[in-house]
Amino acid sequence: MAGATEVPRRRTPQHSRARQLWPEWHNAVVELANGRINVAQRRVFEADGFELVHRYGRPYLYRQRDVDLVWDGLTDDSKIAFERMHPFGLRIIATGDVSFTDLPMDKIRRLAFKYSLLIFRGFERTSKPVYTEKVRELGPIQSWVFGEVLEVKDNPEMDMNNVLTREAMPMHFDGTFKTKRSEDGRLMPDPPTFQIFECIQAPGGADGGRTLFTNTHMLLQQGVNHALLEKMKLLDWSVFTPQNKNFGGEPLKIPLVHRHEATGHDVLRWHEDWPQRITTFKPTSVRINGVDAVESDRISELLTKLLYDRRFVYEHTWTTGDYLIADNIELMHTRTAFSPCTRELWRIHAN
Ligand SMILES: O=C(O)CCC(=O)C(=O)O
Ligand SMILES: [Fe+2]
Repeated sequence: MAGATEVPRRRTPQHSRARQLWPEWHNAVVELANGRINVAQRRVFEADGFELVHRYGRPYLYRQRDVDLVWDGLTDDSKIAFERMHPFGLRIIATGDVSFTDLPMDKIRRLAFKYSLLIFRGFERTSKPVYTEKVRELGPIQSWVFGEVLEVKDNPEMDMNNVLTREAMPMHFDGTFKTKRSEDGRLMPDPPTFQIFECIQAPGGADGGRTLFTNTHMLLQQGVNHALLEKMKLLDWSVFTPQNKNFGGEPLKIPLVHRHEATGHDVLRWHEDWPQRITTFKPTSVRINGVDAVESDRISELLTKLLYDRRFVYEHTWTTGDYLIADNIELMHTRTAFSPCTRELWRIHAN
């Protein structure tokens, strides 16, 4: 039996010995401090270190206590509610008067690594300079040709492939084409650790323009078998997009699987192939190296399918005033197309 504060781990229901003894409905759900979820018998959680969370006036689940979820003057005054999202992420709701500038960014940084995605709703807004300075507390800001803040809205003159348009985008991580030279002289992507967004104007409900985030660590753990994962660890891929005003013009060779330094997880580095026939703007071509064209297409198609698999994807519908922090190393993201409307996000990259 597990120790008092040690929660039994299980990978799938089939692997669970506990499940054979105790059907699922005899168990309680627990949210673990590492961002994961598990089930076990209630007495395991009635020890110190876990708290019972109520929702809709009823006992809802247990949550492992985590100092990163204790915020001076905020959580003790019930000004904040936390809701774990599915399949990953943490929603942080301001239930009292709280501004984005009140957030403890050292704790937020650790939570962003544990949950990969943090969504803040109901917080008081600030000005652009104050927002930028607050984000700087999370980590050093990564500047681009256009400065520290990108106004993500329909603005094709900015010439950033189709990022600043109403088109759907390929699944990607930010900074694929932001390069640095590695020690052996190879050009490598140098992606920012975090993307931070403020939603200045959400599109209307029927306009589209949702942002999808895919957890690539979960994808590698649950979506590919062991043999393929081992093969993928040895493969690299080539990607090219023509030079625009902000990036591109250099062919890159990138390993498919990468180790996330902060979480220790294996993560996927990939860019969905985006040929000219599906975009009015500059295309991006992708090819897996060291295998023939048929095998490259096969792996490519499998990855695309998995990147949109609902087991690993959280789809965000924006509300004006939302703030969002995504771990850009662990996650990949894309956006659905939107109809003519005002949709504006302010994006900052931080390390
Ligand atoms: O418009 C969006 O939802 C996201 C666009 C994008 O990929 C980005 O800003 O990095
Ligand atoms: Fe992006």
